[in-house]
Amino acid sequence: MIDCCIFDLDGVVVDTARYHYLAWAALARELGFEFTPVQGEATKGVSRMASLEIVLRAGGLEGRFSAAERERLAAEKNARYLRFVSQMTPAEVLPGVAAFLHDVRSRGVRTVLGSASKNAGTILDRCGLRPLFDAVVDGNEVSRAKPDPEVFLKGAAAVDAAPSVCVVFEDAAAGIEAASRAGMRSVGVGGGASLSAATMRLETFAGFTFEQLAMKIDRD
Ligand code: G16
Ligand code: MG
Repeated sequence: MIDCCIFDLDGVVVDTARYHYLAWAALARELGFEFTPVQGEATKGVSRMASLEIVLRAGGLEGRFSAAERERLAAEKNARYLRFVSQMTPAEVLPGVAAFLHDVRSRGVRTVLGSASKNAGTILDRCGLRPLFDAVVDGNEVSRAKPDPEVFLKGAAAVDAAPSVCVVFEDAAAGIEAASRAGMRSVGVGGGASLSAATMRLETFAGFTFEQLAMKIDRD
């Protein structure tokens, strides 16, 4: 049985990874080095401060900045990122996602957002998605990053659903592990090679229905 669908944000609902990357790359350039798209992959699904550490390490600058300076660098990156986010429109919602959310809700199944981002609320508002979620748990409410299950457990609790009836949609291996540690089934979204631990894989939401999900997930 499926009573609740929990969605990661970046890489599942919208593609904000390129904005995160552009903002980190601009910061790196200011610090005097290039941060490549391949290096940027490692920041996906990772919290802002942990991402900063990845960027600094790529430039050989780890351990160079005090905690206060790191906060300032992260704030600078975030200001740049928000400049991109503030221009987002509903057209940036990934194909099929809005239709799938409507389909899930029409079955009386709850929808929850579970994201590491502190900007999740702004992105949902810009993309017109807020009304399609019963609850939002994001980086402002969570202290332990994925693969810790905290974000998904809080999401399930927010709609009073037991983990066993929740399905998590994730594009990052750490998120699939978090779902499994929460006692939830998972759907690995996108082509990422590291999602083999997911209960099932989904290339795109385009054309995907709740009935197809239930058939695949509840069969096992
Ligand atoms: C997202 C992104 C990460 C980002 C993190 C924190 O996670 O994938 O790249 O570092 O949020 O974002 P912010 O700096 O906006 O708080 P998720 O969980 O939505 O995939
Ligand atoms: Mg993600």
